[in-house]
Amino acid sequence: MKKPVFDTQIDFNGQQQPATHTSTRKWNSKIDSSHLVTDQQQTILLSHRKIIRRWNRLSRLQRSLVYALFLITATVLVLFYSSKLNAANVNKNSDSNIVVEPLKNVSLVNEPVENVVQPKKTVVESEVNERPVFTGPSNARQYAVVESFKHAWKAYKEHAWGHDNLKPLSGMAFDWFSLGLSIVDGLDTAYIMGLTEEFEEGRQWVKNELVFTKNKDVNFFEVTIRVLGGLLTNYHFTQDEMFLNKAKDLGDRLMAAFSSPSGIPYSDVNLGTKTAHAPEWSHYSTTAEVTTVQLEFRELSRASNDPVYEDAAAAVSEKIHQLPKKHGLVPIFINPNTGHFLPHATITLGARGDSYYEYLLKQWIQTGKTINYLLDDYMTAIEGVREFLAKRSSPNKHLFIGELSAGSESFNPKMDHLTCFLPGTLALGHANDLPDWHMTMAEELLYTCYLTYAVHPTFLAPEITHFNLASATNDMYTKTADAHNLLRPEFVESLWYMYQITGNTTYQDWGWQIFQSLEKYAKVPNGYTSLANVKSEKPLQRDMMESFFLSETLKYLYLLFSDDRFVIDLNKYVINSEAHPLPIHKN
Ligand code: DMJ
Repeated sequence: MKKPVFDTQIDFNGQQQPATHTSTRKWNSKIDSSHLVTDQQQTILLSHRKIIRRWNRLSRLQRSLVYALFLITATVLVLFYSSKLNAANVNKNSDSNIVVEPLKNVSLVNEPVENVVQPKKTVVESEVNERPVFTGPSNARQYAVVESFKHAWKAYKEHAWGHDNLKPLSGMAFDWFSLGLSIVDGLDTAYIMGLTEEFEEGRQWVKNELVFTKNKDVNFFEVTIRVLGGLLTNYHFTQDEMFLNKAKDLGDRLMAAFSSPSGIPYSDVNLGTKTAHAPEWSHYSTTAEVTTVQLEFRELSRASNDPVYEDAAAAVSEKIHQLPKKHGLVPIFINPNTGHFLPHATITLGARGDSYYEYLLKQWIQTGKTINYLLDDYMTAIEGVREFLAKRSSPNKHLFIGELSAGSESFNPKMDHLTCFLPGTLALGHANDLPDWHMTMAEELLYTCYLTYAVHPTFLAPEITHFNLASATNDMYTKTADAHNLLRPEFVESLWYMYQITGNTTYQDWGWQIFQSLEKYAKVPNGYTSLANVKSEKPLQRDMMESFFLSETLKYLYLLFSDDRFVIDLNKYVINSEAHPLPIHKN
């Protein structure tokens, strides 16, 4: 029988060599004269020889049996380990399905590979894990709001896709800034509602069509809260870098607004030429506008890891903090050249003043309550509101917030619908440990806002309500010139804050009344329309669906009707002035 080759190569005289400490190395000339062999190696070689000798003594049949046994064992082992590997892969896949499919459609959160770039490993990383999961509507009221959104979106898609607003009566498009406002503004509402198809077609439009290169003036504030805010929220929700890249491009262009001598932004920016200027009709910027961009610019800095945006916007707040004020209350115009307020301008929590107060509190919250002057200015201002602007109507003593005209000389008992944001902001402050009287004021003011709806046959509020200070009959009245309704969100916004903070379902019922009125009077075959006169049982329709109806009004109604109050948790999110949630940071 021919010996196996390896048997001839190892000739160790057939004897086991004793291992001694003195001879740990042995010279083995027959193997390879260049190697030293240790005792241990020698022992191994000896046992190998034994095995080989035994193997040689086996018959052909015996060897075949050993081969067969070896083959069977190897096959069994291979099968065993491959089945284990498969099971591990199946588990891995099903885990990721659970995580990425909260909206019954993976594409919402798990974007096609080409669009998903690894999230930045900086500020965003910790927030990726905290991205909210939206599970869609859970009760009849929420389903009804989702249907409204779908109705509005479909009509906009058919008649005005890519334009700013839909004119729902004429079925025409309306452009203000030519930035597809309704898409960018409404997109995160679609996401929150779990509307996969609508979200995806909007996302595709943003990706392929939204450009900021047009040689056209836009309003700095409006584009910041609607477009920049919308892009940042969608980026936060999806981690799709496309949204962040668009936000950075837009942010870089909007930065031109800060190029004034004082750093107070100009009101108008040409995105294409990256230049900015005051409006044609005035040298002044609006106070609320220049102080309602800080949440967005700060979030852009945090998401992109570039402080330049936050620095420019925060400098505006700091500058305004230094200016003298009437117990924290600010005139509604400010000069970007001098950096000073227009001395005798109106003081109001309505148009042009409102969100200055809102962003004091929200910036403080956004930065983890670390910037004290923001809280100080907010507290002082709310005391100023109580002292100078809050009055009671006659005869029923309803609390309302009026205005100071002509440099504080005269009190004007009128309240814009816009002012109905205040109960929500006050409740948010109270939820963040501000005094109890803030909450009392919020509750009372919210009820007055409710009445501005309830007193009209349409159960809809006018743009402006006037209050009587000495009447025996009517606490409030509506001038025909102020009787229009633009489908504004402020009241339902405050209802949602109050519902989340208190859990009181009465606020849901109030919201449902208003939703039903919108369905009755504002819904038309092609969307929802603003109304000319809420005092009329058959109000004339105005032919405009503003983007904030999609972004704010329907979003707040949907959230308000949720059985889960914390779908957007106010401990984790601060909501910008256009209802785009942004994450709260630690500082
Ligand atoms: C929205 O565009 C914003 O809320 C803004 O701050 C003022 N109000 C409109 C909607 O009414």
